[in-house]
Amino acid sequence: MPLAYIGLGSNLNDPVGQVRCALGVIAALPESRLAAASRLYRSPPMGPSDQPEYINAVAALETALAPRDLLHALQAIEHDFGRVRLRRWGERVIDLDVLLYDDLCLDSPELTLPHPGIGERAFVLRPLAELVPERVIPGLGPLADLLAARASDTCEPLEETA
Ligand code: A4P
Ligand code: MG
Repeated sequence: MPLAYIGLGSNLNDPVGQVRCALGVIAALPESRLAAASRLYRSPPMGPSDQPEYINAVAALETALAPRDLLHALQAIEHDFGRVRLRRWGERVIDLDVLLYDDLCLDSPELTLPHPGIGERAFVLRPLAELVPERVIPGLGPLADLLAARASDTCEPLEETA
């Protein structure tokens, strides 16, 4: 089955709970199996600074869903979580992005793969590197090199709680 990587982000209404809950819903997607999930990470907001810090994670999903069907399934989850689009790069209860779908490269208005922001965002690169440190990002190169270029960006795993 194809292997997709999904980026999760939240900074509203108990972000830790939102991300954990979304991981559970993603794990229950049809024709799919949650292969792995990163720890949860905290980072300051990219974009408008007058919003709370974010909680991010990355999930590895084996899925028989085609890329667009996966995107639509994730958008339906965002909708169910009550996501309201307020402003670009603004606060949200859950944001689910398709980061990678095997090594597929796509550039359509609806779906760009790899996700266009992947190379510059420590809050994506760090949890992804926890799962697949050796991964090469199509068109961008080794994940480790991208992460090294972002070494000074704040993005820390949450303290483990029992
Ligand atoms: N779209 C195209 N390609 C993809 C893809 N690979 N995955 C299209 C998901 N969607 C994709 O997305 C806008 C459109 O992108 C969709 O209609 C889809 O067809 P959206 O989720 O509705 O809008 P958005 O998420 O608000 O987009 P925007 O404004 O680009 O925000 P981002 O890039 O998602 O960033 N700071 C921290 N620390 N952590 C975060 O997670 N997140 C954001 C949001 C801002 N700051 C952050 C974080
Ligand atoms: Mg999004």
